[in-house]
Amino acid sequence: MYCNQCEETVANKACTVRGVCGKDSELANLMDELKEYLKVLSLQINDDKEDKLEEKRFIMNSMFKLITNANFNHESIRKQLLIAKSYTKKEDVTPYYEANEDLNALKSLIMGGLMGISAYHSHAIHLGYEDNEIHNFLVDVLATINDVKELDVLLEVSDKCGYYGVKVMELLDKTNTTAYGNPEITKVNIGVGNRPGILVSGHDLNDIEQLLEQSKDSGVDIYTHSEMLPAHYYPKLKKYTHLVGNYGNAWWKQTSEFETFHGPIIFTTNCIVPPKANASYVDKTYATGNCDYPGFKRIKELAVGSKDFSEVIEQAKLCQVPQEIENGEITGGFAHNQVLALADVVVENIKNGSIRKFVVMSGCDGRKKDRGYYEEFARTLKDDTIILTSGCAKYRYNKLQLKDINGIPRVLDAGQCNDSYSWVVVAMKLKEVFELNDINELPISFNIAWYEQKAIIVLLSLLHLGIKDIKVGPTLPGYLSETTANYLVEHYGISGINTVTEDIATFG
Ligand code: SF4
Ligand code: SF3
Repeated sequence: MYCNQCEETVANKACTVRGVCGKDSELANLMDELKEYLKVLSLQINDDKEDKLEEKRFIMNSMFKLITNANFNHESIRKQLLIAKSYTKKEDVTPYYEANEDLNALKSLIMGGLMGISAYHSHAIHLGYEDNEIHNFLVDVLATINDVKELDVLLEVSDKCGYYGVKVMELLDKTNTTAYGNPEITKVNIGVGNRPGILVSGHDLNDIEQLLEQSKDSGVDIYTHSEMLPAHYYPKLKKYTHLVGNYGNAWWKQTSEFETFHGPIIFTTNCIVPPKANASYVDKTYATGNCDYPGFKRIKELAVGSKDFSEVIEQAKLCQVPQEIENGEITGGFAHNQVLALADVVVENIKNGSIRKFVVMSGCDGRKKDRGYYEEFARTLKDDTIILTSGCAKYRYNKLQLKDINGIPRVLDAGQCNDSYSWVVVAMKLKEVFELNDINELPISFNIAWYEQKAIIVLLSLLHLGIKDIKVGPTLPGYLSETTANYLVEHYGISGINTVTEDIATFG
């Protein structure tokens, strides 16, 4: 195996024996083979792809399964590979990795972006919104990428990925807000109730909606974990009174937090952490959609998109109530519509000097020790600075109880990683209000934490929009070569993080 698609790759170079994530070499090789067949299939349908919806959805779902921590089930990937082979007429796949490190770097960046696009598109489709142009872009890039040998062409493709990144995040935003209303300021309980619960993780809001509807009179409470926390912010989801709180923190703490939760757990996407050998929750854990893990149960699908949660609800009734690991509340729901509703107050506070700066700290959390940087960074920022966040990165600082600025919380959580889109909308609005020519003239800095491929598409989207001087950490992607890293520094001002003191001095 040779995998370096995520931030935790060994020595920031590659996992070659076993993934830090838990992926073994057999699975990694199956996944690489699948990637190659997706390219062959894309090549075969590329000239005639307009009406090949079935193949295009297959390619999208396969790319989603390849995201870090989404699917650890060999059988699921094998099945996908068999279907891919059954679609294709030939089997002469070309190798995935480029010997040239610069070409390899950009192709890895693009593949990461495409995986992120696929995941977001798949969630939108689950709620009935599909964009053929996004499908076509995916197929077109997969069909042609192996033949591209010029760096400048690959740079154009990665910029196009950014264009489609914005498009797919916008689509998902429209999807989620049309289905569930605009997120609004919400206090979320982080303690527990006195009834058994079901814990839902991942990003798929349609899954949690179906569960909420089916469990509403069951005597069972529903809790969110990690990236599902923003479900509480949507009017049509928060109306369910048995959606009682958020349990725990970011994905990587699940092996201990799932033990104390006691009830069933449902994964709707990444991030899955392989359970420890003595884990008590495996026979109560379910996966649905593109994520999977050997030994986890599957949520039954009645028809496309329609799921039957009765088994998990019945199992929950027999479980003990969750053990409290925290108590109190956290506040979120600051997606673009809510922030724009407060625009006058925000602008007033900028004008009178109470708010001097915004720092976008969106992205992913991870288990590496050096992520302590983000908590320290948030703590150390001056108290006239507001943190704009989204994604599971927030768990490093969303419970710090930083003081408000004239009633405006200092950590504004827009939602999931895809809701980084909200910060783009807000930045555009502020640019308009302050009559600036360039978004980079705003007092907004970007300090993005990445772990997996959705953060890559968020990053490519920000670059596409012309946002400069983004800090990316805790390390830059291991696949970047010196030349490509230098290019990113020269053209976009991207840089890695330094010490908190140095970075705060840079951000001003
Ligand atoms: Fe290693 Fe990350 Fe690949 Fe897992 S996904 S094998 S941790 S690089
Ligand atoms: Fe987190 Fe996996 Fe990326 Fe949607 S749950 S942000 S890491």
